[in-house]
Amino acid sequence: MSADKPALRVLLCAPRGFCAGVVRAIDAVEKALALYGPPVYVRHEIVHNKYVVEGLKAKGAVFVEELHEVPAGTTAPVIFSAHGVAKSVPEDAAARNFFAIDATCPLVTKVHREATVHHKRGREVVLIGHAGHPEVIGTMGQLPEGAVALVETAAQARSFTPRDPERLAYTTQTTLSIDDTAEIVAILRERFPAMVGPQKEDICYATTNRQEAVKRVAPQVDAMIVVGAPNSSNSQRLREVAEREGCRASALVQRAADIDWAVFGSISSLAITAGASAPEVLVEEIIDAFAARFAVAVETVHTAHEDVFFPLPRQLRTDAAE
Ligand code: 0CH
Ligand code: SF4
Repeated sequence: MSADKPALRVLLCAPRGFCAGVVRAIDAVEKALALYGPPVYVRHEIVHNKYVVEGLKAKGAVFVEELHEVPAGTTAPVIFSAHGVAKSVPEDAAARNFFAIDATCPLVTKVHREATVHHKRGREVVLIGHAGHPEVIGTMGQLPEGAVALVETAAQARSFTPRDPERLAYTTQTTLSIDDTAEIVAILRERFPAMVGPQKEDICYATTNRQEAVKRVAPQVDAMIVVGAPNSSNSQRLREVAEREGCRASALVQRAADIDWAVFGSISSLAITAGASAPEVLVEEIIDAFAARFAVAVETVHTAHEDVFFPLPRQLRTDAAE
């Protein structure tokens, strides 16, 4: 059979897919379901992946966007997603007497703390990130209205006017483009030399490693598939990197059914990666779809080793031990 199929060299990026924060957040929902039974309420998609969300729904998780959608008086856990929440959310949960469990990634919480410390020291905080993204809403929501200025682009970094250039700090979303962010930080640093902030930025290890893997592999292939959701910031950035590195075709796909065969049916080399919220089973589904049309030879390209692990949120560790 495979003699009839055209050859396709497939380079699998490694690392790809789930990061430590995503594993922890999904495990938190699973653990809460096991400890307390359904329903377990989850505020916002626990991570930006429909397959993950549907799988948890089938086990008894109920997803809401805001706390007012959770029935009053429930004793069921209410879990906050990996992306983090504004300070007002746990306050609101406490006012409603909810049993809240915070599955915010510790690396996002670290950014929340940085912003809080800068504010306490009297600095205006510039947050580099994408407007409307839940992580940005959560980080901005750590401080009072007006204390954080959002900068999305290099052009905005050039035109931004701080209240006092001598008392300025910056933080970033964790899932940004490494290159775009470096450019924005450089512009701000040049304009405001007294600005304080992290050594480079707050982009996390997983975002960094996945983008570096794509950079390494993209110049070697005709096309790149990024497995991930359209609302996943880190996944979108991977597709952008592939495009910028000169891949003839690059697509963000959620499932094999999304592959545009008019584009991907006539290539001779392909790279595959997955965003931090995309499960490996979906990568396998994509490889199978290509294997049905091509004689595929799969090679893994390792560009970094990851061994980061975050323990479950405290409440789940304590209750699990009892
Ligand atoms: O990349 P974003 O932040 O849109 O989120 P995701 O796709 O759910 O991936 C996990 C990251 C969560 C927070 O950093
Ligand atoms: Fe945490 Fe980074 Fe994963 Fe976001 S992408 S959950 S910051 S490890």
